[in-house]
Amino acid sequence: MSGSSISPEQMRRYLRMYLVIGSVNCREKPLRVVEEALSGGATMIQFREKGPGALTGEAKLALALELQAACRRAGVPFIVNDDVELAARIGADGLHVGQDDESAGAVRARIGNRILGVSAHTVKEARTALVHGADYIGVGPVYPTISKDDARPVQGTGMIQDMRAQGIQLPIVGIGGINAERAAEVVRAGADGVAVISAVTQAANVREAARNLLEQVARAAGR
Ligand code: 3NM
Repeated sequence: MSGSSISPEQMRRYLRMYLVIGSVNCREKPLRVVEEALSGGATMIQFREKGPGALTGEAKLALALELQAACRRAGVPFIVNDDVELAARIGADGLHVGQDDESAGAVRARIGNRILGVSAHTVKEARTALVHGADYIGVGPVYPTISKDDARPVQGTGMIQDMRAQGIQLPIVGIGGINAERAAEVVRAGADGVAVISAVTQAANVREAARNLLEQVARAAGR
């Protein structure tokens, strides 16, 4: 099954500073956090409205539309986590699914050539994601995370290295406990960028946090 119309090179650029965000992650209005992160240079945004207290129904839809509008103003892709109906309804730029969510192959068939991201924890899962037409894989948790209750065991950067060593060429974003101090290590292991929740949403200065992460990734990638 083929992927989206996006080139791997463009995908890698979008993955550099990927903010994952939902209302439960925010200390202030999610729109403000997203706008600040975008002004700091966030390269892609994922709407992940999950966990205790997460919005549902019309409230979830309204927040998605608000955040999507901010991303459109900034020219940054807006990806929806694990909700194909919502992604289709608002015309999101893509969808991200985990291994326990709807199968990537079924999702690809439903979202056409929009961006498809898949969480992968092993080389086998990475290969399967490729077959199902994933545009990128999220690999984690690289470090301990406070933002996902059902996170798998911590992998360190070794899994990203293993994937690259075993020939996985898909764009990779590392996720889980990544902050500015750790971003370079994740990229040196073979990731194209970092996906973060708390390092940006909990920062005293969201814009600076995003800017700093992007700078660390760009420097480690030699660009
Ligand atoms: N997925 P933080 S870890 C959403 O391992 C998510 O697949 C993970 O949040 C995975 O940057 C994670 O605050 C949480 O650690 C990332």
